[in-house]
Amino acid sequence: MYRGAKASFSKCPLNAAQRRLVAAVVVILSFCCCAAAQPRRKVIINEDCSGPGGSNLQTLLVMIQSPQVEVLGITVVSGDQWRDEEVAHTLRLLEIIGRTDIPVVPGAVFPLIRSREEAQQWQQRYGKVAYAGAWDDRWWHGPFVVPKLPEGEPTTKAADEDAVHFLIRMVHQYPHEITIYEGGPMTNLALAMAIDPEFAELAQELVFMGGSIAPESDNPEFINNPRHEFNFWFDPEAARVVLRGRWKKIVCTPTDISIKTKLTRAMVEQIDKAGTPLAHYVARFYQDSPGAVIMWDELAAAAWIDPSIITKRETRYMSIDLDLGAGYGNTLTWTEADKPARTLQPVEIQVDLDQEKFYRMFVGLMTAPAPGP
Ligand SMILES: [Ca+2]
Repeated sequence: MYRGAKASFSKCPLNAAQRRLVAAVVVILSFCCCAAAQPRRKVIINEDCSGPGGSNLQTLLVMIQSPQVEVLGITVVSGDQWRDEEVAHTLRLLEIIGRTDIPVVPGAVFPLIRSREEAQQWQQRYGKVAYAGAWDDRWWHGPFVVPKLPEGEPTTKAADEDAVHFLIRMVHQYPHEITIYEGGPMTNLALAMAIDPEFAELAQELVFMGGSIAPESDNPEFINNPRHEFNFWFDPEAARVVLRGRWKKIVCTPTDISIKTKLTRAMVEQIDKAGTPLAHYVARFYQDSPGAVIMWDELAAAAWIDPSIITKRETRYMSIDLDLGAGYGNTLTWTEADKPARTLQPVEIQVDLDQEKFYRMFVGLMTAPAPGP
């Protein structure tokens, strides 16, 4: 095709500027063809899909909108909200953006051990947490109640299969090809590892947002306990199981780096101008409260797609405090020199980022037309 095009150029009376423009177009087309020829990177997104809008659902959009990514499914777990309302928000989002081909797979309703009642007793003894997700008194309702959805009720249905069996089935179907992205409590992954001891090894890698080391912040969630982080706190036992698994690679986006990001009203207004249903959705459900503007989970997704967003990283061993005292659920880390004598896996921890590059990528994906299935 290009050879024919080149032959016809030589007969055209183009000036130098026009020839340069045509050459640039040919280069871009060649690049697009090469990119299209690359197999897309497979991912299963395990997320506590609270909605409408917000970090969890915007993370789904980052993955779905990237032409380099094939989203095999979205496995849902209780965390920021209860599972069933999260499933409803996810189904409705996929309807709005025209991507109902992606399976929404319900996972664990409850953590492995921790319950709301026990978490409340723990708070009476050790102090109140700033945020308790689905268990929070400020918006409390029972686990199987799905409040009316501001974005409209979905007409599509969740998958019949449960998240745990879906995860296991997929890593056997595509061994060593699937990235497990985790943006919520790790309950589904821990259950998959309990049922299938090969699960972690059969995945390509684990990429997760969670854990907290030493965030520089006046956020009430961390100011008195910098090692506290919600995804670990909600199901500490699950996080312990998952982090000792034999993953080929583990990448962690802790609160330390997430809090350096912010979705501003100016960015949202720029996104809204794209005029697509997706862009309008992001704009309509933008939340500008101090905790909600942080791009907690979007960063983990974007940095997986383009690792050059991360400018500094370090490796530590990571686990969770399971002693039932004040530090229950806290993030534990060690270096090679001081790690204890038990099974621990090295974790690549993101430390710093190129904010402008990340924001450009996010706005670019949110303003792009939706790619087909
Ligand atoms: Ca999340």
